[in-house]
Amino acid sequence: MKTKAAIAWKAGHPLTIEEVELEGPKAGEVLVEVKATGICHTDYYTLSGADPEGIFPAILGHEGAGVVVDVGPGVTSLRKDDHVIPLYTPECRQCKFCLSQKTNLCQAIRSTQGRGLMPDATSRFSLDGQPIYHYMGTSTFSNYIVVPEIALAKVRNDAPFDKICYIGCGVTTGIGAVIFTAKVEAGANVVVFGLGGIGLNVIQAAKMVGADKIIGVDLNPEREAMARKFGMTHFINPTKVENVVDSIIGLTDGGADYSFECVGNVNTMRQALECCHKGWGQSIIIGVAAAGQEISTRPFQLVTGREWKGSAFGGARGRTDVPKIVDWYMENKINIDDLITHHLPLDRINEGFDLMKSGESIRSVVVY
Ligand code: NAD
Ligand code: AHE
Ligand code: ZN
Repeated sequence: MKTKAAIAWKAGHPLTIEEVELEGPKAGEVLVEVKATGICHTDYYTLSGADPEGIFPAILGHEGAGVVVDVGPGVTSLRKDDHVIPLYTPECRQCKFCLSQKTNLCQAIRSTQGRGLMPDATSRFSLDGQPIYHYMGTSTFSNYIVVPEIALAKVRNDAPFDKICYIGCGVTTGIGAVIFTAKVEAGANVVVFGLGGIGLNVIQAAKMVGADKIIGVDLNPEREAMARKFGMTHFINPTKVENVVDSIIGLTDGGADYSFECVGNVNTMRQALECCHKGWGQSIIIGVAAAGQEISTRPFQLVTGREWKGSAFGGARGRTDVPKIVDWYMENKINIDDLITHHLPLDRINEGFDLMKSGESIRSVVVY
């Protein structure tokens, strides 16, 4: 079949809208009509050329929601008309990683996914006979996609696609990092570096679990009002203080219990670790840093009890946890609507990237 899609031909170049050829689902695969997709900073990161796994030409996008159109042989857990959220972190429930119950990083299809291919090592997308690569196993900047069954979370049918698509990455990443990765407890002091589409979700989860001080750090002063609405109690603009780490230590009687890095900058990663409380403070890296970047600190920071952790997709097991997060949204336990600042048709997707770069948007959502 044909599908409309935004193609990334080359690093650093705008996407172009094309009619591409999409092969139908093979065994264990599902054809999905994508109804809406968010634009995450990671899409921009890959498009910029900074991603060592970046591969072109590709169809980017990993924050979608849609409807099952058809299933391939052997698919048992999904059928036509089911509502689904594609998962860039699948959940096969059979691999060593899934069975360990210690991680959400299912590895069943990771190697082909990282090479822009389906599990049989081929692409379902092509244009004029030239293969176009998949991205993060999802490619939600295409109106129709083929996705392995293990990479789809079945969600309730009454949830609006243009809001729950954001659960496909940003919402789950931010909220999950607080509740699944860090397991922040009531009364804890929390610091969030980067108050964008991820950091604001960290803030709303910190408030939800009853954190005491919730300190936000961002270079963009426009982020303060929205962050306060979501539960931030103190704001630090790094350009307005002499030393960010000292400011946080001063506000928290010795340091944060938990810090979250939601920028993707190795300098803020170091600050996020070093603002943590001696003896027990934990720093969770969420931000994705460019190829070749490395983090550093004095090992003494770790010797004296601070812990450095990372979190992918908020530590969430997609098929198990994503439907619950959709329920939380529908039960008004979490706020998604206020974070979606822009809606765009696919033809204007490049404007969504511009809005992100200029700091005007929190999340732009493309509606098909
Ligand atoms: P975003 O662009 O919406 O937000 C980034 C925020 O950081 C902005 O508000 C910006 O003003 C702020 N910022 C930039 N430089 C800063 C600095 N030096 N100090 C303080 N603040 C600064 O991006 P997003 O969609 O929220 O994504 C944030 C990061 O998280 C990206 O690196 C993205 O790739 C990554 N990410 C990781 C996961 C994961 O599973 N680990 C999932 C989604 C996104
Ligand atoms: N391809 C990148 C890795 C980027 C990365 O860390 N991705 C996160 C999700 S970001 C979503 O917005 C992730 O889930 N990582 C785990 C994994 O297996 O990719 C690089 O730097 O190579
Ligand atoms: Zn993302």
